[in-house]
Amino acid sequence: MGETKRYTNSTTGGPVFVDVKDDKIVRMYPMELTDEDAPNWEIEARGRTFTPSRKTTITPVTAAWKSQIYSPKRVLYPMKRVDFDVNGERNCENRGSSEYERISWEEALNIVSSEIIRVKRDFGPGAIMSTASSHHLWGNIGYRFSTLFRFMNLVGFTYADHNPDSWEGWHWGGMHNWGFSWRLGNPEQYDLLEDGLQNTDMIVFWSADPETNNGIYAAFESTPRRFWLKELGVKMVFIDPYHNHSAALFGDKWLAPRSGTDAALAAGIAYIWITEGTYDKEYVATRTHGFERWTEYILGKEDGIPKDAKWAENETGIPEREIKALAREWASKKTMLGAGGLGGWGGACRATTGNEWARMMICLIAMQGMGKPGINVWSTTQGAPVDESFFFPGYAEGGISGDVDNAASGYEFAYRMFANDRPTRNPINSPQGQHIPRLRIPEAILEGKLEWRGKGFCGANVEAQFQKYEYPAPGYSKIQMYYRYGGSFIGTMTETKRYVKMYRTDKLPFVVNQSVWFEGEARFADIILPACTNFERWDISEFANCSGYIPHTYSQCNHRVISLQMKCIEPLGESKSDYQIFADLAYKLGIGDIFTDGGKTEMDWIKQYFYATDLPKGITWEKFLEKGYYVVPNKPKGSKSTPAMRWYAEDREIDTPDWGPMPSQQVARKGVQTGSGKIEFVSTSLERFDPNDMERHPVTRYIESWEGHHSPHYAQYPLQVISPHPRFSFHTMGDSKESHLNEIRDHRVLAADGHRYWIFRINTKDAEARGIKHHDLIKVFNDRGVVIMAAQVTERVPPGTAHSYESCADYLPLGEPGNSPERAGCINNLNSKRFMGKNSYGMASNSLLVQVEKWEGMES
Ligand SMILES: Nc1nc2c(c(=O)[nH]1)N[C@H]1C(S)=C(S)[C@@H](COP(=O)(O)OP(=O)(O)OC[C@H]3O[C@@H](n4cnc5c(=O)[nH]c(N)nc54)[C@H](O)[C@@H]3O)O[C@H]1N2
Ligand SMILES: Nc1nc2c(c(=O)[nH]1)N[C@H]1C(S)=C(S)[C@@H](COP(=O)(O)OP(=O)(O)OC[C@H]3O[C@@H](n4cnc5c(=O)[nH]c(N)nc54)[C@H](O)[C@@H]3O)O[C@H]1N2
Ligand SMILES: [Mo]
Repeated sequence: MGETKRYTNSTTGGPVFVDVKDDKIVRMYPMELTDEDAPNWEIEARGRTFTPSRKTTITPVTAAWKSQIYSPKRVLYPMKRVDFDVNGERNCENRGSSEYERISWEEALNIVSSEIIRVKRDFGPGAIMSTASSHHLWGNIGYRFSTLFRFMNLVGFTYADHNPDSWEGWHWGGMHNWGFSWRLGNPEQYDLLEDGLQNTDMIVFWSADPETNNGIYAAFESTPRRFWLKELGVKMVFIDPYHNHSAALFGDKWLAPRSGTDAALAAGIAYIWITEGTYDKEYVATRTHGFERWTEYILGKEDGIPKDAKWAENETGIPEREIKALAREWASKKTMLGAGGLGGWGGACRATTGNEWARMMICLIAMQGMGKPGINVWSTTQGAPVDESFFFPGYAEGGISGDVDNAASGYEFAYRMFANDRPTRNPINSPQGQHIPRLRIPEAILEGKLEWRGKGFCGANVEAQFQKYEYPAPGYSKIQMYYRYGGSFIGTMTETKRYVKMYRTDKLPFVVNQSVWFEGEARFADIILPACTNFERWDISEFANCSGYIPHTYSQCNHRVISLQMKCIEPLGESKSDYQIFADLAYKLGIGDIFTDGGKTEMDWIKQYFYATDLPKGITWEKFLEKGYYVVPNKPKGSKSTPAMRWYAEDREIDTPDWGPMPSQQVARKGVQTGSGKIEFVSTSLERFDPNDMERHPVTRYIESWEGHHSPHYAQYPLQVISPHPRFSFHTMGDSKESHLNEIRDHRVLAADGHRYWIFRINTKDAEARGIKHHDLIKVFNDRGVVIMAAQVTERVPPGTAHSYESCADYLPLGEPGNSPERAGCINNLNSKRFMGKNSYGMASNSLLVQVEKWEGMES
């Protein structure tokens, strides 16, 4: 028997110590810092000193990692669909139904490399499509922007581009009221923890549940902050159709608007502030644009409908007196608006009316003087006083690809990383090339023709989202091969039976999936290449640092912890690191030495990466290898704090560490990135682009949802479902895989048939009316499909509203794939593929109308 050895590693839910014995992972746990590590920051506020714990935190997914590594659903060997013959019958229509057989690595690599060569020769490199999903196993070297892009850039490919899923309404809407394009429409958050502790009286959490979503990647780092604020007497109000977990722990008041009507509630609040004169008149006069015209809309002079509290009650279902009480208390107190879980984001932004919700949030906080002490957009998740001047990149900075076109902020890092050798680029993945919005992959394949605006995340500037594109792009072939990397879209995109149908056609002649687990889309590939987890390879990363469109994301954490992600065990079965798989393929294609830059191992890249960052200023390479992590020291005591948007409120030049607005994006050096240089109630960019777009009008307004209580099909499908991010899993990560998260009864419910069903939360009255009891199996349906789930009968949603998390990891049709009820829990089978608006090419996944019935058993 060997000794137990402690390794370091990191995850989407925090860095960890990993105990390993005899090449087996025994346990994983949060890091406990020692006296050798940098001391804590301290914040003085209201006569107290606040300082964080010396221990990092982890999420439930991280706590369940061991069961995911040793999951029976791991792909351990290269696999081939039994009825796929690369030189003969391909039987594409059987994808998703056929069995798989084990093949050798040699055979798998030969098939994939020969297909790459055939497609490039016959159709050009643009006929290869590839994409990964949003979230990758942690580690900046192995990350999709890094290793996957390095390989794909060298081969050449059409990228299935990501819509700004997390940001939607802020991106397509909010950006037009205040800029922040480099943050996709979310606001900066610097030093707001100190500001909040010192100055704030009340926080309105509006579509925000930080106890569930943890900002992003930051585990429970911000939980103590909310306890501190509570101790200081800061009142917490929650506006959410679901009585969410933060509301349960901290809420003083819960308001549950009908889904899709948040902008009406906001308009009702603005009406009261305007008519009672309880807004910051000086700020509105000097720091904003378009208020008078907007006031005409709010007061009903524009359309004859005053947006008063009675009107807002009719739309939202929230009693008039509660709307008035909230508006008055808000105006009388220094209030932070926690709009979305990160300060920005929020399920309300991923909905039919997401643009207008985000824009209304900006109007409200502008009316109260955004940037003045204690008044801001802040959800308690960012803004700790960590040191942003210490440079360590996040995954969005491109890693070993050096791809400056497709990493949000890679231009800063690529020159440090590639001072002596060549980074990679893919001319096809540029505005002049070809790309496909991932929300329209099925239409690209099945219909072969697309037109739309905006290349995925349009962070470059506001105008980028108006750019027109078509598929096939001039001169390019249609897609012939799909190199998929993991397989979550059936659980996470919209109207997702489309993706199933897309796989089952010979219009897509070849599909390879490089996957860790056998689930979701991996079940539809011709060849499956087994990738290992980050516990079976080397990497390097920082706690919650993605960077890119969330600059300085690590300010969510109480300590900046940079980890060496150690290879804890040998890869299971014949699985390999993604880097090794791509390297092996690259050698088959004759570009191996270019891909590996002359034979570099992952460890060689990590060392190069280490020296391209500021790490050598704090720790030697040798010490880092031995210790496994480094804690970045905080700013020296007494450093001046620069709260977000204080500069703007005080009409000064920007003094925060934010990357924008660039001088080219400002009218003069002061001001935000809008045409007027001010926060806009009436958008000058929309005025210029399409002043008659009633789904995104220059004048910020409430619009009725096309999948809501005004829709024609509401009578038939009277339950409004919200589908936020799952509390226990991280999107598809942690779900299914027979991991122990499945045993949590608020995640899945074990039924008599032995299957663990996904949960659908329904109000007691709605359940009774349908004869449904707690934990009954139910059929959730509309014209787009049927999903079988377990009912959770609850008072945490009001009558008429239902709740089911998105992102189930698997897809388990009861009959023909794409044409039968589904029982893994893909609620996204049922939402609409329609974009948010005719000029807003984002997903409205949170707006969904269904009916439910008790499910009596098998049917197909
Ligand atoms: N209804 C509804 N839908 C939504 C949302 C919502 O609010 N409501 N939110 C949207 C948002 S904000 C997001 S971010 C998306 C997320 O949606 P996705 O990006 O589709 O989901 P993920 O679970 O992040 O997908 C990760 C996939 O990559 C694979 N993978 C991870 N790491 C590795 C690796 O190291 N190697 C390999 N080979 N594969 C790997 C995983 O196995 C998994 O299949 O969902 C969106 N969908
Ligand atoms: N545990 C866990 N944490 C995560 C993730 C995960 O999958 N699991 N995903 C990460 C990612 S990629 C992202 S983008 C962030 C997302 O962070 P957010 O966008 O903030 O999270 P959501 O869960 O979409 O929504 C937050 C709250 O909004 C509520 N909500 C939904 N629709 C409406 C509405 O119409 N009106 C109002 N007022 N409220 C509404 C939901 O009930 C939920 O409580 O979370 C990150 N953190
Ligand atoms: Mo996201």
